[in-house]
Amino acid sequence: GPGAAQAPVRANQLGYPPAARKLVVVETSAPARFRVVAEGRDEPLLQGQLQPAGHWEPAARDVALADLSALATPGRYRLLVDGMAPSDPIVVDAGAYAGVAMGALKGFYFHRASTPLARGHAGRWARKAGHPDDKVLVHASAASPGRKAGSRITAPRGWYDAGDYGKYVVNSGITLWTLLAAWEHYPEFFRGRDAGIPESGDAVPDILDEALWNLQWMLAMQDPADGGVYHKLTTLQFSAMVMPHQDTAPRYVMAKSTAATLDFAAVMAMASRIYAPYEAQFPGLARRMADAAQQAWAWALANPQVEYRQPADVGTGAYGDAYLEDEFAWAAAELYLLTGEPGYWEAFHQRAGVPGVPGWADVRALGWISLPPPLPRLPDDAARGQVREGLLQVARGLQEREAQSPWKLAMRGEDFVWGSNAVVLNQALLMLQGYRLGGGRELLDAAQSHLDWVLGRNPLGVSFVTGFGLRTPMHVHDRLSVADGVREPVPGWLSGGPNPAQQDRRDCPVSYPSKLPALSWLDHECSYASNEVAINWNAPLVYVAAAVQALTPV
Ligand code: G3I
Ligand code: 9MR
Ligand code: CA
Repeated sequence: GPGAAQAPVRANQLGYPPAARKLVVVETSAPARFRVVAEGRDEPLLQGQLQPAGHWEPAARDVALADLSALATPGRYRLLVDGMAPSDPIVVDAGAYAGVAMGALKGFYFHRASTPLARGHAGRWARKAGHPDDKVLVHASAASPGRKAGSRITAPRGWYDAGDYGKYVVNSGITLWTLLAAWEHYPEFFRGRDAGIPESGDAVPDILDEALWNLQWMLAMQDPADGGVYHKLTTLQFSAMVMPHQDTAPRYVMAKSTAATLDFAAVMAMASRIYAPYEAQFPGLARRMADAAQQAWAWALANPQVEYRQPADVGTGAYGDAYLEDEFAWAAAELYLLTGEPGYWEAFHQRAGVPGVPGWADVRALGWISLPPPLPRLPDDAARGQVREGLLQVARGLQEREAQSPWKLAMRGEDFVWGSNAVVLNQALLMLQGYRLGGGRELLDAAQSHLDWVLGRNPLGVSFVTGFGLRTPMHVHDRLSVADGVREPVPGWLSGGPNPAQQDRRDCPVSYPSKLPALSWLDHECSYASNEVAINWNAPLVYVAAAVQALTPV
């Protein structure tokens, strides 16, 4: 099966750019010599001694490293270790990650609600439209004087959050930041690159066309009467594993929350600055987003601690978060960048804290990352220095952990949570900020090492992105992939990754192969806790793959 790699040689299955650091892990503690040959040839191009790297607790195994960085000529190679079968092909390719970056972006297209997917764009995964969301019920928890319980609103479009068909504002927040940041930081990578979506070829980069599909839905999640934002739009319970057009249960908007409203404010403020140059294509859009962001901020100031409480009749994802200093800080940063108003800077500054690895419930780092130059807004040199140093420090801290670790990874055992592959990538995203701000090459190498992990250089020998690699997940927890009758899952989606908590244990007919943090993964459609897909996990894959592709010297 796809989880069962034969040889204990673990490499990035999409290869390495010619000038990249090229680490290969061999799961052995025995000293051994290695040789690298071009595929089909015998003469060694590179040889050396495996470097013992020690015992790694999260997988309870010893490993050794082969550094193939000297292989700088594009081609296909094999690693031969004395006493072991030849490795899978190891590829050196100047465009190694362009395909997966664009493929992961295309993944979002496959999750579009309210539209049919045509064969010309979706190939085998063409499907009927589902979830028009033009008659969405106002749930009792969301009722207001202007919108009675049971009345209807229109909130079409958006992406399916994950393996379920819900649309969740909180999770859309970090997802859109990550995609829009990828565009803002690496425009030269995305400009002119075609994702094969219906809008490809228009005057707008595909990444902005795709992001707009979800932004349009989000705009409809704001109550125009007061600026507050509904937490989510879902059915009352998760549907069966059916196609979108078969999931016809009524859909509701649920209660407004401060977290959703602040995430909305941050995203709309950011989007307003990013779509402003496309006024001709989207007349009035940037203005509308700016107004929506400020109205949301005002609602949040007046309602600073409204937690989402899951109503008794609702069983879909909660995305509950009671700690909101980070949401306030992020929204303030983006609103400051949009308006230049000192009040927003003060609001950020008061709550800035220390940036940490971001996730849907901890968005503190997002504002920090948006703030530095080239954006010219920061008030003075002291502020510029503070933001730069804060980001560099956290990036360096992660990189030091990476350097010490046998697998060259900042991940500790406790970092293997639900969606661990996105933790790996968000650590990389933070280290990349250090590199962008003038930290050393080791920060880029460390980010590459994390990308290597999700693309196959891991103890499971699996490239965790559907359709991208030699051994990839075949049974992700994704209703589209399970119900469509196509053997291959929808491509371009990152599996959540190893998660020793195994919260889906009781829903799975088979047991996990291991309880160890880095090995607790199940390529079975039952496994929502280790093998689901989700928009907030795919977005850092787009970001990190594009960044490493764009930043690695040629
Ligand atoms: O952070 C703690 C950590 O301190 C602790 O050691 C560890 C022990 O298990 O748990 C960690 O928290 C976990 C958290 O994810 C990490 O982000 C929680 O246990 C875990 O329950 C939580 O899972 C969330 C899951 O929903 C269940 O609520 C995931 O973050 C979240 O991504 C996931 O999101 C779901 C939506 O609800 C519905 N749509 C699908 C989507 C993806 O699975
Ligand atoms: O499909 C659901 C997935 O998107 C969620 O992440 C997960 C946890 O909330 O729940 C899944 O739905 C399962 C439900 O929680 C329990 N019964 C089985 C469902 C999967 O078919
Ligand atoms: Ca929070």
